[in-house]
Amino acid sequence: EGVGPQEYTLVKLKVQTPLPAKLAPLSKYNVYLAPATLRPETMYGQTNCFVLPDGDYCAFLINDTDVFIISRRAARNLAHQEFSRVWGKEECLLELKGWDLLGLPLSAPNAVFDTVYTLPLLTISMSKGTGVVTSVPSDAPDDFAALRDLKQKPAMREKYHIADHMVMPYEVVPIIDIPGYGATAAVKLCEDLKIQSQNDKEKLAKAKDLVYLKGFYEGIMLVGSQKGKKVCDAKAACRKELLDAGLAIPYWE
Ligand code: A2H
Repeated sequence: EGVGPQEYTLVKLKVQTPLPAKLAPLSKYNVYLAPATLRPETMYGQTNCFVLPDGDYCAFLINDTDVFIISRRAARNLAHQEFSRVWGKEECLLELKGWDLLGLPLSAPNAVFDTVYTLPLLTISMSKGTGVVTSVPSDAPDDFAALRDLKQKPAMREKYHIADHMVMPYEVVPIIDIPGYGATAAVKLCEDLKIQSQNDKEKLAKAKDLVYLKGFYEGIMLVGSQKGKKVCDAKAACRKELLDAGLAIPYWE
C-alpha cells in the first residue's frame, strides 16, 4: 500500500430483481454492487459480499443502463477513468447507507452459489477501493473471520437483520492449494494464529501477508479455466476473462 497506483478489478455483483423498496427508484437499470479486489482469480470462492453498515454509499449511473453502488470517492475516480456519462462528473441517483444494502440477494460472477447475500464487515475502510468487499473466506483471513463471526453469533445476525439462510449454508469453497497451508489457507492461518474475530487486527494483518505472498508464488488453482496453473500465472487470464465477459471493469487508485 502507498507505493504507487494499484490495479484493482471491480466485479459486478448483480442485485437480483425485483429490487427491494429502498432501491425501487433504480428499477429501470441493471444494479450492481461493485467490490474492488486485487484477487480476480479467487472469485470462484465467493460466499457473500460485505459493506460497512454505517458507510455512505451512492447508486451511480456509470453508463445509460448500469448502476454501481459504491462510495462517492470511488465514483469520482471512475468518472475520471471513462466510467460515467459525463467525463469527470459522477451522477448519483440515490444516496444509501450500508444498512440499506444488508441482506440483498446478489448474483456473483464465477461463484458456485446462485445467490450470495450482502453482510456487514466492520473493518471496511471507506477511503479504499469502493467501500464494498467481496468475500472469499478460503483465501482472505479477514473474510473468513467476519463470516465466522456471523455464523457463531446469533446476536450479531439479529443486530444487522441478517436471516440465518443468508449465512449458515455458506461453507468455505476450496479454490487454491497452497503447499503447507492446504486448500483453505485462510482458515488454517486463522486457526494457527488463534484469530478470535474480525477485530483481531494485528493477527489478521499477519495472516493476510502470509497467505497472500505464499499463495501468489506457490498457490495452484484447483478450479476454473486456469485449473492446474500457478496463481501468479493464472491471475491475468482470470482478470481478462471477467473483463471480456462484461462481468468486471478495471479500476485504478
Ligand atoms: B481482496 P489493499 Cl481472496 N476495506 O479481494 C477493507 N478491505 C478492502 C477494501 C476496503 N475498503 N477494499 C478492498 N478490500 C480488500 C479478495 C482477496 C483480497 C483475497 C485475498 C486477499 C485480498 C477477496 N476479499 O486482499 O489494502 C479486498 O480483498 C489482500 C491484499 O488495497 C482487496 O482484495 O492492498 C484488498 O482488500 C485490497 O487491499
